[in-house]
Amino acid sequence: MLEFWNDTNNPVHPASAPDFLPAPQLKAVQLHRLHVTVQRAYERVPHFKARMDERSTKPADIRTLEDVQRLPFTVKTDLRDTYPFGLFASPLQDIVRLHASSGTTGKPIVVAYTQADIDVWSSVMVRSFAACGLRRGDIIQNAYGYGLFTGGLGAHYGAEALGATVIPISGGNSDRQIMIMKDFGSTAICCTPSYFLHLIEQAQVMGIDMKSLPLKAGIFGAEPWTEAMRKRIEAESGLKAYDIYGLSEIIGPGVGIECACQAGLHIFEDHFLPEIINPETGKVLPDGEEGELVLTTLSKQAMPMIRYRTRDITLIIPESCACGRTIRRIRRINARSDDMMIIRGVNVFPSQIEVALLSVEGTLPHYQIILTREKNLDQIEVQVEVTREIMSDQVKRLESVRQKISHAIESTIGIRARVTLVEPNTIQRSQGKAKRVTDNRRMT
Ligand code: DLL
Repeated sequence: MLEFWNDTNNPVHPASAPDFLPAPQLKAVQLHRLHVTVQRAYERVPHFKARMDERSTKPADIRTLEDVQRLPFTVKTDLRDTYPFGLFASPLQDIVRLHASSGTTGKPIVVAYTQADIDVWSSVMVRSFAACGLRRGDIIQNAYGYGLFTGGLGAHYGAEALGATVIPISGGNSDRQIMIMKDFGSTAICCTPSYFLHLIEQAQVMGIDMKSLPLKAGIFGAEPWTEAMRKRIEAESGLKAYDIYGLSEIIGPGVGIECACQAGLHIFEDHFLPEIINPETGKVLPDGEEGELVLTTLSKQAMPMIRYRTRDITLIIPESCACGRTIRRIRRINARSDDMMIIRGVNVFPSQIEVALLSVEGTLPHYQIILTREKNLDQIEVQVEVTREIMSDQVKRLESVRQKISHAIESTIGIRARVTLVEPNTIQRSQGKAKRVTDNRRMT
């Protein structure tokens, strides 16, 4: 295969060439694409046009990359308010794929792709895998969930485009994951970092030493993790653990990834323009300062996103990376500026749980969410106050209410929660904003 060499004399996959563009060239590509994107959104998305008109800003006012700051932010509730297809900039006949992610209420948010969008997505995933040293000939076990979640199909198409062999095993069934990893000789695995820790434990139970397997890279993301987790994963499994970042609203996995230096995540800036803002004021912050990541898509057709507030807290690393890539890096993400939880890789808002509770008669609007990690798998317990009548009723009735709540929660968030019914007035009331979530998960 054709390869070229970067400054550090490491072979570079040809698909990674845009990672190494000289800054002026990269900026020129970004500006051109920004113009096209803003024009497209303005002409085709009434919501965006209205926001621009409110500020008396026209697409022609965007003359430099810094002018992006003149554009309005987009937030998750904009996707909710235009549900399901209101932000699409392509007619349905040009849309080849829909995915969805959690909204803040009972309804999900919907994202769309044209064939060109799928091709861009695959190309950034190829660059992601290549940055982790994967190539044609690798066997990639894809344990991200297939379905509406972007993880499964995003990694799948990228791995195929790389020329690797994909095992589309999806999430769950740990014994089978380990059997296949061993029998098929997987050289890489894609899943959430916490699930991989669970697999390490399960392999031990099955008497299999992961270090004796051909696994060399783990592409871990979709949830926050820590350096301590990385050290543990690498020591116990012998693979190199890479952090991959992305979100449905922007494309899915492949917005950014670590390279061999494992020192921050390179953002594929030729497709996604990053800014860091102060989440309170919305003011743009310089590189090196921590704040909320805001992303603008530069090539998306079906659903261009203008200044999307990710709510993820990070910073742009000002120094260049030893790998020679010119695209900038962000620090790993370990906080959010909203109350979204990520449970087994699934995004969950307390407000979704609230909607589910309110649909069951006899529950009071007082509840508490407790998160724990057992055998490295996230568990969620929801304690709910119910009326005195229900509490004093027969055990059978209580059990039926509990099951109804459990069912309502599962059908809203897609995860089974342990539900505990408690007497009225037992959940601590707070003075200000209610503190609904107690997160007891250990991140080591
Ligand atoms: O989680 C896409 C993805 C799939 C990324 C597989 C990586 C691997 P959503 O379900 O829309 O998309 O969730 C996006 O998850 O805003 C972050 O809060 C969080 N997140 C994603 N990757 C990371 C990461 C996918 N590496 C939300 N570290 C984002 C920390 C992450 N948080």
